[in-house]
Amino acid sequence: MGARRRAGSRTIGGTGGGELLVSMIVCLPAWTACGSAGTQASTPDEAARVDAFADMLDPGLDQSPETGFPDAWDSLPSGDFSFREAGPLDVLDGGTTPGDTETLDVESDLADAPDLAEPDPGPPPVPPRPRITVNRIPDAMNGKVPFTQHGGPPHAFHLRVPTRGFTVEVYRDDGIAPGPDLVRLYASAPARVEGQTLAPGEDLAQALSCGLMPDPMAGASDKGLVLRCLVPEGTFSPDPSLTLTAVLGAPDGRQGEPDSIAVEVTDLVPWLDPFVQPDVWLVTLSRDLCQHDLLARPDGTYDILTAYLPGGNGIPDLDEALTLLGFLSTNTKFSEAARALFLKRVREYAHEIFGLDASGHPTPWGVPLFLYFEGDLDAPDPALWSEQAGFSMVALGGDPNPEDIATGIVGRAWIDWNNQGVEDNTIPNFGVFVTNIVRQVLRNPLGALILQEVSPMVGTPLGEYPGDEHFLDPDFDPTTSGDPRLEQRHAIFTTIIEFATLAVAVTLCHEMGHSLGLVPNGPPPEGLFGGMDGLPFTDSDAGAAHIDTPGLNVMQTGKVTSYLEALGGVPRFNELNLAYLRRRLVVGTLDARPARRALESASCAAFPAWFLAPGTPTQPRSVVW
Ligand SMILES: [Ca+2]
Ligand SMILES: [Ca+2]
Ligand SMILES: [Ca+2]
Ligand SMILES: [Zn+2]
Repeated sequence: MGARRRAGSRTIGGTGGGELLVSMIVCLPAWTACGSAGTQASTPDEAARVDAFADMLDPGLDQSPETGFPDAWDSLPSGDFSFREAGPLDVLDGGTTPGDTETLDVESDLADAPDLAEPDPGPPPVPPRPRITVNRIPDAMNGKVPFTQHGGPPHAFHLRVPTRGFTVEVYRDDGIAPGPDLVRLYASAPARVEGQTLAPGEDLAQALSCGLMPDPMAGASDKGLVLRCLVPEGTFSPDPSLTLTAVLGAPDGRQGEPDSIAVEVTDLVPWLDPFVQPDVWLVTLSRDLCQHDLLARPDGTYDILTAYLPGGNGIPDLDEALTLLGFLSTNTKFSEAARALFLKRVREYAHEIFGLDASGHPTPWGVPLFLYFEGDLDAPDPALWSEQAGFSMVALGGDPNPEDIATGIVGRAWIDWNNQGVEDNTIPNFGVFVTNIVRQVLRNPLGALILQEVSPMVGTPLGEYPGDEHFLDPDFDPTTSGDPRLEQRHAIFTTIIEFATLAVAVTLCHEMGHSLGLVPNGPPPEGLFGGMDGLPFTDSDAGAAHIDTPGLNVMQTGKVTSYLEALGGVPRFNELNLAYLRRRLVVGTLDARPARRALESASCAAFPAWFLAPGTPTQPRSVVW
């Protein structure tokens, strides 16, 4: 086993970044908002909070992390949000709820309950039981409740967190936000904080300067957050079962029920550490193994015929696919700019999914990798790739073999458990098969209908109609043109720029995810629930090395993706996968150094299972996947 040689901390700026394209699709305000959020702070206040989070996560900074965000607490709800369900119900049940400490509160709740019009003059209610977890991981996947398969017997499991650090979150699901000072957090083992040793049971929330710190990669999953703590390196010693407990307090000193989570604490040994150094990735764009031609089908849809040519046909397969889509054309000036916009958007999505900066470089909160595209000034030379090269590659463009075309395979990558090496996903039948993604759009009746206007077979491809050049200006307002056809063409252009790029970007991140070690099969701590059927918390059985948890997650397969979910924003790695990628979980077998790499590949069927959603007159039809 050779030592890993990585390019390491390359600091030369890349291209990409810049302002996000403003979505012209008025029916997708949520989409637009999500597209401009992520790691890109859009307001000074947001920027400050992102900075605070970055400071918190950067182990190299010795300053204390920011604590609390008073602005967030300005709108504390009134007493209308009382916790009556924890009062009278307990009395009716005989008050048997464990840890019930609110006997004094019951009478006033009972007395006031029928008279909703009168303000409640009684003491504030006892806070409810909070929800504690590590690394944002939902309770179904963090070991607090056993897992089952196909409704069978429960199996206990636990997560393993590294001594190098992790986060603890406390949530409150009733929509009320208590100040962080009313949250108590304690552990079952001694904790070392800034040279002091805290005994088990002593409050850690103050000592660790926990607060309402946003996680730039959390998206909507931080809903209800009342406290986040960074547990710095060395706080806890290795421990087979460390219990962390959170309690919410009322201002008068009373406390609610506690909630606990037990985790194993171990060192992140090198053979399980996916990022001993940051990964370096090259996305190639010039793969040319095929000639692609359009074929009209009797039902009005189109197919793409692929001829494999040993030396290619001189046109990158990616460009051929975009040409058959009608996105590129004989107008080379327009096409070059449109292609650049397309790739810029792909990169922006990929940066958001991995938590990279605008140059594709690591951030303190994201996945430790550098993402280069072929043609970037600092990009590694693909001709220099080897097992010891220090970078991995993935091809963007092309088709898989005929059998995989037929089954809708849109990508394939080497699986590298625990990311112990570099991979070449540019060889034939590996990479992101953009042609097969485009094929699925064109074979879809609605897709073919919408794209007819720009079809190279029966329409006028983008760039070839007077006025198309305005589409390259993100501020262009097509309603001022007075030309309905130009408006229609602009909607097609925008849809491709927003959604085709997303399908390509997510497939790219998905394939890279395999070569970064996702998704380990089996339950934690050895796996991350990859390949486990019949789990109660998954939306579908996604197969080995995949997982389909609720919402749009990068390592799911596409057959279950719904239109409503697409409106929820850019897909994310699920919490378990992201924690692994951020080195906040220890996954695998501790006592046995595994084989360097599993010699297997993952073929990824129909991940962007494209379909087209009809819109209303004010909502232009949108391509989603
Ligand atoms: Ca070609
Ligand atoms: Ca790898
Ligand atoms: Ca899902
Ligand atoms: Zn896959």
